[in-house]
Amino acid sequence: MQQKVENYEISGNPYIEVDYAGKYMNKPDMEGKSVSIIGLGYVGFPLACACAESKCNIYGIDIDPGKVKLINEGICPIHDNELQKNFNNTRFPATNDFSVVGRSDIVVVCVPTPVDARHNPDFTPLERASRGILPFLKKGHLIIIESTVNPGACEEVVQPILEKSGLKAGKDFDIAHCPERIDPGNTTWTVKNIPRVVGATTPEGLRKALDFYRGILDAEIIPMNSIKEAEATKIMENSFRDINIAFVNELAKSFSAMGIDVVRVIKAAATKPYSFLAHFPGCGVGGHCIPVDPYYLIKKARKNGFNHRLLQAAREINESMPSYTVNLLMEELEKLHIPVKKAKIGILGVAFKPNVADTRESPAFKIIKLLSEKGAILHVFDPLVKEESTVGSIEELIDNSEAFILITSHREFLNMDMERIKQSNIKVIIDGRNCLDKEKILGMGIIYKGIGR
Ligand code: SAJ
Repeated sequence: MQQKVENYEISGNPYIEVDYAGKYMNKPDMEGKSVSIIGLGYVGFPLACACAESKCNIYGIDIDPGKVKLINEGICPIHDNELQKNFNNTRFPATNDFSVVGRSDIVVVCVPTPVDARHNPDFTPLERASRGILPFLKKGHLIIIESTVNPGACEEVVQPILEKSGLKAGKDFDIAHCPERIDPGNTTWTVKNIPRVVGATTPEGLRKALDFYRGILDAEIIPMNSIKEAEATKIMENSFRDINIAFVNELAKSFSAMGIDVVRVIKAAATKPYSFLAHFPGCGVGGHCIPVDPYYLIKKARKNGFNHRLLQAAREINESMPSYTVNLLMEELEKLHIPVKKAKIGILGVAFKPNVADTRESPAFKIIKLLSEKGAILHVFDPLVKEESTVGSIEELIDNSEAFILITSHREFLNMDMERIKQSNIKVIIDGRNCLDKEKILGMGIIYKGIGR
C-alpha cells in the first residue's frame, strides 16, 4: 500500500534528506524482520500484534509469568475485546527470557514509567529492561524506547546501561524514541493509525526506526531532529492535557460559588469553531499518564534550574479534586444532620476512566481513604474492578446506601435504575463526572451536587 507521507516541515533536520521524508514512499516490507518487544501491557501487546500482522519474526518479552502464560495460550492479557479479536489472528510467542533479544534486529521497550510516593520519576522498570538487553546487545541493534520519559532520559538513563557492553550508541548500535500514544479503550484511534513521532541517535538509526513503524503501521510517522525532541513532544502533549483539566477544575470551584453550571459554559465555549478544546471537571485525574508525566518534566527542569510553576499549580489543583468532592458530600450530610460516622455511603466506580478496568492513580482510592478515615460505612461497586468492589451490584449499593459518589462514568452507570433510587434511602448524590441527569434526580427530591454544576 502506498504510504501517505505529508510534506513535513523538516527544515534543518540533519537526519533526513527531503526525498526520504517528503515524498510518497512504498510501505517498507517488514516480513521476516526480527523484533523483540519488552513489556506486553496496553502499549507493547498491541504493538506486538501489529508486528505479527506484518509478518515480523516477533518475540514478546515480559517479566510477569502469568502474562506470558496467557499470551502463549492465545489469551489477550488486557481486558479488551477488540485486542482479543485481533490477537486471534496475530499470535506471537511470549517469554521471560531476554536472550531472544540477541536474535532480534530491533528491540522495543514498552515498560511503565511511574512516579514514587513523592512524585519522583521511577526509572526502575526502564533500567531493568535496559539491563535485560545488555548481555545480548549487539552491533547493528536498534533499541527503541516507547515509554513516556522526560527529555534526556533515553540518553541519560538507558544509554549508559547499554554502553556497559563496550558498544557505543550512535556508532555500534542506535537508540530511538517513539513515544507511545495509546488511548486504552479507544477503538477509533488505535496503535495502527495513531500518528507517531520518532527521534534517534543517528540518521541511520532514524531511517531504521521510520522504516519499522511505517512498515508495521498505517499511520503518519514524523521524523524529529533528535531523541530529546521526541521525548519533549509526548511530555508536552500530556502536560497540556493536565493543565487544561486543572483549568476547568478551578473554574468548577469558582463558578459553583456563583451558581453557574460550568459544564454548560464549557459546552457553550466549545461552539466556537476554532481555538478552543473542551475539557471537563471531575472528582480527580487518574491514570498512568496525565497525573504522572508532568512530574517527569517538573523534576528534570528543576535539575536544570527552571521551575515549572504552571505545571506544578495544575498538579496541585487536580490533586485537590478528591477532597473537594468529599467535602461536597460532607456539606450536604451536615445540612441533613446526618453524621458521616457510620453513614452508609456508596462508591460507584474505582477505575480511573470509564469502561476500562485500570485503577492506577484513580481518585477513587483517595476518596475511599478520606471517607473511611471519617468513619463512613462504604459500599464500593465497579463492574470492571470486582477485586475492589465490596458489593456485587449497583442495585445492592443503592439498596444499602444513604448517599453515593459517582467516581467513574462507566456505561453501566449512565442509565441506572432511577426508580430504584427513588424507592431507596438515598438522600444525596455526588456526581463526580457530571454524567447523571441532574434535573431528574432533583425532581425525585434527592440532593444533587456535580463538580461545578
Ligand atoms: N479527565 C478529566 N477531565 C477531562 C479529561 C480527563 O478529569 O476533560 C480525567 C479522567 O477522568 C481520568 C484522567 O483525567 O481520570 C485521565 O484521563 P485521559 O482521558 O487523559 O486518559 P488516559 O490517562 O488514558 O490518557 C490517554 C493519554 N494517552 C497517552 O498518554 C498515550 C493521553 O495522552 C490522551 O490525551 C488521552 O488518553 C485521551 O485524549 O484520551
